[in-house]
Amino acid sequence: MRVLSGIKPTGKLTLGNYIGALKNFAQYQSDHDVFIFIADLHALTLPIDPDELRTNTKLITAFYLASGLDPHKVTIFKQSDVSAHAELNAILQNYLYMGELSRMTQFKEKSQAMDHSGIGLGLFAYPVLMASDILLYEANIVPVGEDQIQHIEITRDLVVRFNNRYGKVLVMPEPQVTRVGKRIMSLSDPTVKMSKSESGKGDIYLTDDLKTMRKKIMSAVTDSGSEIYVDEENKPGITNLLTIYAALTNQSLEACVTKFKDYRYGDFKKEVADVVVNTLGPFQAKAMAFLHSGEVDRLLAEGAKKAAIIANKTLVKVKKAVGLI
Ligand code: AQP
Repeated sequence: MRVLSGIKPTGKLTLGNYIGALKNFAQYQSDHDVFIFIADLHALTLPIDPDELRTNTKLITAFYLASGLDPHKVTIFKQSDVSAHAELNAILQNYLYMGELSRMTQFKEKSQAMDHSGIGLGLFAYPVLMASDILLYEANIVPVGEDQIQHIEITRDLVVRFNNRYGKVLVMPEPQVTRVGKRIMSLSDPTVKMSKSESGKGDIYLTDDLKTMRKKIMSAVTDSGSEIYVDEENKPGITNLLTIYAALTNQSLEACVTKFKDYRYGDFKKEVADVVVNTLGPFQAKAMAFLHSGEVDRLLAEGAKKAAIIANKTLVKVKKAVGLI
């Protein structure tokens, strides 16, 4: 079975990216064929400083390595290094429709935050490129956070549409969402997603120093009452902290609720902060060591060569199917 996932090198990676994505990749590498990439073409869909894009790309590669991904077992590469992504995108854009693209939540949210005249076509067509990323590698499993499921659903629609017309050419992917932590919320407003494009005290960044992380958890918004239990509607703050604790300790939410049953909010937060710092501290140190090892560029170049072999095979199949060759 083949697994593919990626992260956009925009903003600063958050604890949400760690729990919803990064932390889950390494588990597949012993018995799956794994492709993990840096979605740098996707990063251009919103304005980004060129130096920031270059720096973030290296940093994400270092975080991939720190998450336990072994470059001898998995293929780690940069999307823009494999030209087949752009080529398949040019073909598949004809098989997704304006109406369905305009219904994508990510497009609606991100375009709403911008002046209408400044919205690039790439932001609108984002799901076409994402479908190309997935389909090029004939991925069976795509591990993602909950916010990306809609984009995988539209990819699945595209596969049905394309294969109905040309025969069994594209492979149907399946999203795989982590059981606990599929949507980590902001600590300052637990009704919105913790996001790397927001800048606020409610987002824990993987590059924050440990004191800052602790402070952010200790000042997380909690809810009225004093009991600790899961209730997304009435206790979103406590539910979010319980989810973070459960995800980082690999326990069920039920087990965590039992553990913290008689805790006061302050003591509970202290335990959550300890787990966050004890997990992200060593993770951060490992990532920095990889970043400064000088290995990142070489590794990405090797990864791109391996990725291109698979991607180009699919591209040829698609070109033949539609009559380009
Ligand atoms: N809060 C979250 N909880 C759980 N999973 C999350 N993911 C993101 N935020 C959370 C998952 O991380 C992977 C990579 O995400 P992405 O690069 O597609 O972008 P993003 O982090 O979702 O983007 P933002 O926060 O909206 O900021 P920008 O657009 O500036 O990059 C995905 O699997 C995602 O589900």
